[in-house]
Amino acid sequence: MFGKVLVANRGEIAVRVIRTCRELGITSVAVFSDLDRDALHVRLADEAYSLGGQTAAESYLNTEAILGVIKQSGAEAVHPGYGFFSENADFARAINAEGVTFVGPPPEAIEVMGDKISSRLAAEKGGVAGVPGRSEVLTSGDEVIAFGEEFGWPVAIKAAYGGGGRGMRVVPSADQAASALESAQNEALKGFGRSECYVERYLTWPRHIEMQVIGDTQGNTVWLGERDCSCQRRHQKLIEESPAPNFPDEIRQAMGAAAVDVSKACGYYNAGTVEFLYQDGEFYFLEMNTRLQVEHPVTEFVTGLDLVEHQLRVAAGEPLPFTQDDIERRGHSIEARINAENPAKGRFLPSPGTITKFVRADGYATRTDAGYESGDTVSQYYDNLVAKLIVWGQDREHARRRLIRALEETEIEGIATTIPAHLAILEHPDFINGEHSTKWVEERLDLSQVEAPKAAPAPETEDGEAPLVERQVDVEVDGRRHRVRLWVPDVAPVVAAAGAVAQGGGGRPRPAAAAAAGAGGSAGAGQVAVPMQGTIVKVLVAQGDAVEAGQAVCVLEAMKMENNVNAEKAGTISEIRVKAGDTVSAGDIVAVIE
Ligand code: MV4
Repeated sequence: MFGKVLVANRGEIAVRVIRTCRELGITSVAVFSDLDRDALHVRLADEAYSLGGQTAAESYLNTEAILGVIKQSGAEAVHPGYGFFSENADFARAINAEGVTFVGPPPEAIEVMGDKISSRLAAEKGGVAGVPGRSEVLTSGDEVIAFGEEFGWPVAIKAAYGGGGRGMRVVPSADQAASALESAQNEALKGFGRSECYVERYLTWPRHIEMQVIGDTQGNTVWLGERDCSCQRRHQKLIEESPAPNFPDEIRQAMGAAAVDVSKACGYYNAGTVEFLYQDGEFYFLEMNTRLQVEHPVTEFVTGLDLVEHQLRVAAGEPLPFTQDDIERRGHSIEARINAENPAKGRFLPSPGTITKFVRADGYATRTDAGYESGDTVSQYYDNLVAKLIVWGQDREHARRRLIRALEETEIEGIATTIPAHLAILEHPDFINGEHSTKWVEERLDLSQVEAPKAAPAPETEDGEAPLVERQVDVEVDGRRHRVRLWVPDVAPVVAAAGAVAQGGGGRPRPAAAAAAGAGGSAGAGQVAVPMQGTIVKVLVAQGDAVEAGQAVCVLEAMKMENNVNAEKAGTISEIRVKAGDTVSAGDIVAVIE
């Protein structure tokens, strides 16, 4: 087993991996961006190294910086978590070239599964069918029409290098084929840098059921059970569970065997997930995720296995300590993904900010995997997942009631969370009966009664505390001089311990606009305010332009989502206060309409 493992991630998944490292006697190495200097994963790890930077690209996706920390720390392996480098074959190869183990599959398997056409072909090679479709790149709308005439409408056009529903178009009839192909190709090119698309029959009310597998480097692969992830909105999962409700065991067995066949067809080892669409008693291969997934704890609860432990063991070359016949699944587990989003009216607006209070649920078979504690800040630059609440019960109804109890016990203040939406889902008769599908949250669930939580306090500082500033101080340790960096409250003038006089300031100036209008203030008065903290991606109007009420004035990116900021009234733009690239706080005025 490895002596030291670097965890190339942040938040709850970094915490998750660090905990298992501790249990296995492995020294854990955390890495952190400037915003995460005091994050929970940094506090829990045995060692922590700065990557610098704020955005993901500057920090957790900075290959050079991470390679530097691997060398500096002497880590023998890297656990990538999910997201970031977890499905990046070039990164896996780069660290392998340094003699360091990537805790994941072979790079070739990442590549095969990273392209949806080649993954369809690999699954076919393993004898597993995808949704009826063509495993070829589309070159014209006529090919879409020919497919629709043969297999029936609607059809789905999908991006070969896509993900999360981006670059996917549902085509209801022949007359829309050409324009749908063009717009799918454009979106794919913009989002993924590759425009290739292919076509499949479109299933209208499928369930998303995925199968957990794990394989070792000796060629043993077992399946550990399915997860139903049909509760989604905008391709973001809200609730996952295992086993899938109303799912016959003979289908489970067949799906498990199919998932193992797909894994073997691409030479897979490590934990992995094979996704299927399930409709009318049939399942179809969708894609394979070559990493540990967010929702892995529900499988851990029903199998009693620590998936991170087994990832580390197989990465170290150990054979799996169990066979398919050894795997037992007991009871039922459900997970709620608690995101920093305001679910009021079903809108799920990002809600970054400082968590002023976080009280976790406790009790029997109740697990909270969080990346934050009270006082921590959820930054707009990263994923909006705050915590996962996972429960186990002897059956689905016990698990459902336990999760409701635990969600009600969880207290998070300072930011809005998705907890009210989870409760609405868990109490709904369709969910209770297991009758939901992938489109249920968006098309059937009524969240119009969900209220906005109490307004978040100003994000910059807690209770008038001064913001932290960097100071360099020289210290001596055993007679040896070291220059250390300190992050201290910006109160002036400060005489630091080592005698250096830090040049104080009166605290960071607040943007004038933020001071002028509170969150949500001045609506309709012609001042266009942003609803949340974020970065301006694009300004869509110019001074002097006439705008309609409801017209988009600029595009705001917050927590990986783009949102239009709209004019509240018709008129003429008299002032634009932002440009692309500016960061803004909730309530900042971006434009004025007269
Ligand atoms: C589909 C589909 C229906 N038919 N493919 C959306 C994201 C991408 N990973 C696959 N997706 C879908 N592919 C065919 N042929 C419906 C979806 C889909 C979906 C799938 C899984 C979970 C949630 C979803 C929500 C909307 C659409």
